[in-house]
Amino acid sequence: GWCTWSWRCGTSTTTAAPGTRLPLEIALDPDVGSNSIQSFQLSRNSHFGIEAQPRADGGKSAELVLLHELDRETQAAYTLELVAQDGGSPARAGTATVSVRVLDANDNSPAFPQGSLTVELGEDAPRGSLLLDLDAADPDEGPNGEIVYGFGSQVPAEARQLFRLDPLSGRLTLEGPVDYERQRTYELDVQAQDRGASPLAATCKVIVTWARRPARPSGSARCA
Ligand SMILES: [Ca+2]
Ligand SMILES: [Ca+2]
Ligand SMILES: [Ca+2]
Ligand SMILES: [Ca+2]
Repeated sequence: GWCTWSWRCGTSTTTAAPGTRLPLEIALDPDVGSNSIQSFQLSRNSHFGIEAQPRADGGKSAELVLLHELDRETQAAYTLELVAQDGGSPARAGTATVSVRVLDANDNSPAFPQGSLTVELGEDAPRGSLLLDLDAADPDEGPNGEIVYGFGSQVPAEARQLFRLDPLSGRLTLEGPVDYERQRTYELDVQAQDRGASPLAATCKVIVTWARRPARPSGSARCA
């Protein structure tokens, strides 16, 4: 007689190259001889094909074949319908729901909204003044999308004492006493780096300048 069966199976993969094969572990109802399965058909979808592989017991097992590169940031899960048909006469068919979860790969760098920023400070700006609250974005998942801020290697020690950059919040504050008569402008390369196993980074140039105070009245006493 003709009957149908159904089962569920799942697989997961990172962002993988086309041609990658994902064997499906299919658990059949024990009442149905799995060794009789001869062909598979997969519901129409954008990324996967199906291929039957011969097995020692004379049946066939199924492998998903990736046709196009996956992108977790575009689509993180797929639900497909698989139809299996046996070699009997009349043929019996069964359906399976196949769930594919796309695991994250660290394929996005953090990004700053702007490539450079300028901050102007008054000469009387107190210690602890907030200059900027940087916010870089990284669409990856988990550590691949977690951002740590820091100064670039070119930033001189003097500037590192004058400014503090909080590694987690990206808040840039004024820390040191400023000798703005000596230097009125600082250029700081600020980095945002993710916590991926192979970290990716982006840089933003921050320019800090001190606004000039209005000229003092002439005639004020001046010590030699
Ligand atoms: Ca991606
Ligand atoms: Ca990332
Ligand atoms: Ca990703
Ligand atoms: Ca921030």
